[in-house]
Amino acid sequence: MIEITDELRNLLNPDSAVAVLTGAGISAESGVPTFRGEEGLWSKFRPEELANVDAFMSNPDMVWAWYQHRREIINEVGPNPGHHALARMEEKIHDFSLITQNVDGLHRRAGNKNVYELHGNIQRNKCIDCGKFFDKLPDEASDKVPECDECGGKIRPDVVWFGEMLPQDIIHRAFEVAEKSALFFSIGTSAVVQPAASIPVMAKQAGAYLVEINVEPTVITSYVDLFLQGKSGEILPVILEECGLA
Ligand code: BJW
Ligand code: ZN
Repeated sequence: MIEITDELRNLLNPDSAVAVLTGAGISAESGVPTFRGEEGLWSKFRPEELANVDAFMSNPDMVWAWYQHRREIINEVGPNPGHHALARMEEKIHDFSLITQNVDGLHRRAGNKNVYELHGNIQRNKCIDCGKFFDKLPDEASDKVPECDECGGKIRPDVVWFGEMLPQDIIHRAFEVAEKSALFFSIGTSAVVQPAASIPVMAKQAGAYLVEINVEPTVITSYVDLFLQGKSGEILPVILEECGLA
């Protein structure tokens, strides 16, 4: 049984400013592993071992192979009912912004257009030396790290690793939409990675009604206005239905 409060019902309407932050949990029901937790991508590795530039420089082929493996998973799956519900929200709500930490591109595949990808996109690649972007790789399937055809530098996925700055224009826009939102959802994120984790907090401080959807409580659960426990792919369609936006 999902508890839809009056505040949520009143605020989720076509004329409200609504913003959402998603994390790996929203893609879990599509079959994309999350990072943390028992089933997480990092249950066997510490995050720092793979998602930072030093790991890439000291063992580029291993890190590259890990990303190739994840791309294969992502290419084989599709958006789930949680992604589709957020695409529907964007259709219905005039001022709707979707901020995501996910690099899997599933929100755009579901139809969302106003998407802020804080941590990049796993399908894009760039040269570590000259910065050239590569949409197409010489050998898409190779497990060995490719080299740039301009300068010979190593090619890396265009994602944000620990210790790296987030794209500044995107994080600034994300802070702006959070601050002007009347309703903010934090969905499927453990809310431990900064600066993304501060966005829901900032939204509430600026006056938004803050709703969290997660299968388990997180570090922000005691702070939010409404915690809805369960799978996002099950809860979001019910919210749409109950609020007359389905
Ligand atoms: C479901 C579900 C279902 C499951 N339905 N829910 C301030 C204080 C302390 C440290 C820092 C700080 N500021 C910066 C830092 C350092 C660092 C940081 O935050 N460290 C903390 C971990 C301590 N941050 C950075 O380095 C960032 N850069 C930065 O701040 O630059 C400035 C700077 C530089 C140098 C020094 C200081 C400042 C960059 C962070 C980049 C994060 N990158 C990654 C990898 C991306 C590439 C890749 O994909 O490989 O991004 S890490 C990884 O974590 C990935 C994710 O986007 C991110 C967040 O994870 P997420 O999405 O929350 O996933 P999980 O697995 O943690 O959680 C899933 C949740 O879903 C769980 O809660 C489940 O319960 C739930 N769930 N199924 C609903 N069906
Ligand atoms: Zn180059």
